Amino acid sequence: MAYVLAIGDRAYSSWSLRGWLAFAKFDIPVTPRLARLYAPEFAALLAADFAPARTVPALRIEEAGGNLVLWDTLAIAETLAERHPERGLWPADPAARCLARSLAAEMHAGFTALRSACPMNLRRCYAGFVPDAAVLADLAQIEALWTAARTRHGGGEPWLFGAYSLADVFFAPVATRIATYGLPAGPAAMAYVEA
Ligand SMILES: N[C@@H](CCC(=O)N[C@@H](CS)C(=O)NCC(=O)O)C(=O)O
Repeated sequence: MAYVLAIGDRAYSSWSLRGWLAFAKFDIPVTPRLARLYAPEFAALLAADFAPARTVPALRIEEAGGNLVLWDTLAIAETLAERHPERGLWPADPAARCLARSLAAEMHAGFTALRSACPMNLRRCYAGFVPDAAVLADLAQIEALWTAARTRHGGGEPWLFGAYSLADVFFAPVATRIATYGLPAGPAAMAYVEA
């Protein structure tokens, strides 16, 4: 069995970064297939080996019974958690797991103001960036989610649910934006960003 993961540049493609972290942080072996976003080779790679996926991350699972293709970070994350229960991708405690899934799903579906105003770029810092009210509202909700996770289930530093989980995978690109755009965050949130 082998995992082959199509991704873009993890410095700019936040979904690619999440897809890759879902393997790397849980020691699940994977072969990345890198393609430049929006270049002709990108569509060619997906069409050749990951159809009908049109976005990255896209995953091909090669196994004796036949290959599987899946895409969308949440689908990939849930599939890995299902196939590798021993790796603890989600928290073991059911109440913590409910909250962790809610955090990841809210990140996956929302925070559009933050995401569009502050595109992820790990190679630059944006000194002097001034967030508007919509971005500040997204940040307030993100801090509320992090606080709920850490006070109810964190059990200490530094991750959201104690041990590193898929919730941390989904919020990693958000943490980088707080750092690179110099966004306002309280001390607990900043400690998480540092981690
Ligand atoms: N909801 C998708 C979003 C994936 C996504 O938008 N990926 C971008 C790169 S960050 C992409 O492949 N863009 C290429 C395109 O839209 O043609 C997920 O969770 O994986």
